[in-house]
Amino acid sequence: MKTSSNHGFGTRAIHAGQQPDPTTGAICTPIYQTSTFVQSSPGVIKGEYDYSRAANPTRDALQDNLASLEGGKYGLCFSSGVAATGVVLHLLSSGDKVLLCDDVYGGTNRLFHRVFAQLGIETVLVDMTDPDRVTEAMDERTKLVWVETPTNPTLKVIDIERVSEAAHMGGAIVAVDNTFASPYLQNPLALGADIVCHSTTKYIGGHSDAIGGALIVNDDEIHQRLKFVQLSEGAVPGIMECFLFLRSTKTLHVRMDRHCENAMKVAEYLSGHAAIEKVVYPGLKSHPQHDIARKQMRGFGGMVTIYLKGGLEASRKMLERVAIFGLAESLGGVESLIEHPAIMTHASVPAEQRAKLGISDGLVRLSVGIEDADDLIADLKQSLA
Ligand code: P1T
Repeated sequence: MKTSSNHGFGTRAIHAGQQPDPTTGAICTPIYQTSTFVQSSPGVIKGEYDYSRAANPTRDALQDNLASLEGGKYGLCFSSGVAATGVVLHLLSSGDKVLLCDDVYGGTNRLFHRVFAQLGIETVLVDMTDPDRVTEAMDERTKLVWVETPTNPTLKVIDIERVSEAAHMGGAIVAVDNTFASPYLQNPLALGADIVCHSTTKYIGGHSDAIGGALIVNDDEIHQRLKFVQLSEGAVPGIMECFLFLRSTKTLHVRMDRHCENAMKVAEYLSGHAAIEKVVYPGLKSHPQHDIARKQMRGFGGMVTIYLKGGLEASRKMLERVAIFGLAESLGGVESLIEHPAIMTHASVPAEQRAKLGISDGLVRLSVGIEDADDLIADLKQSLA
């Protein structure tokens, strides 16, 4: 079925980028598990394909599907979320400056500060919950503003529209890591961003069984430049992974509805718990950017962050006791996960910066899955008893 932007999200999730296989009628896009394609004469290829690093039909279907879900013209897929992030940074040259949202995934922080810094690209951390700070930090060297919202792990919500305006005024492009929201809950391109980045490992994959990343853009020139790096650097996903992600996007909307519903119930339950100092969830009225979340998101997502009374000892006790929640890094799968960012996902962030952001020993991050909410709440209750 040919889809258009007029179709609803669920219809696009299931059909965009996919046609029944022309040779057999198979409804699912085949896994074109091949590295190369035979040519009839040197340089004369059958269709569009010559070598799978450059392009592969299964990957093309996924790229088109994700582009449709983000309301973009082009999708590009990569071997991981950080690989996708690195490809965007390759748009920059030595001497350029990036404004990086101060709270991001630890691996993103490490990539900017420890890999691209060596290539002469300067990173300045900015608390983007106040978009005026972006304007203040811009100068003629600033070429890219990198936003993550909601942020990992403190769940700050950043006004994409206002930050994009500030960046464009200063002549920079804007990339938004939309991993925590997923394309179902938030579409940064429609809010003014130039590039959307995903770790498809998370909600897009949704089953904790594959690692991948994606970029989605509208601009022809930015697309050509990113595609050139994709081909030249070669951090492309495996064909099997492309198939798994394509299978997963078909249920993204249904899963996200349940993630949101369960996370709200968990956040409300934990808000009333005596062992907890603070609960952060964009759907709670107490969240400092709740109004921005309401404005730019269709739901508040599946991530909940809590601050336990009693610091490391209390966190360790809870994390060792959970039975349904799995103590593990990552997020966005159907199964609930729980983790300790200071020791696990954000250990590579310098202690001083962690302290400034409030990534303390009492901070615990929950990825609320789609199990029965009552069972999840009972598990949290017994782990905090
Ligand atoms: O793991 P990878 O697919 O390379 O994705 C990196 C990444 C990018 N952006 C965000 C917002 C992320 O959360 C991640 C990965 N995060 C975890 C593994 C985690 O547990 O937070």
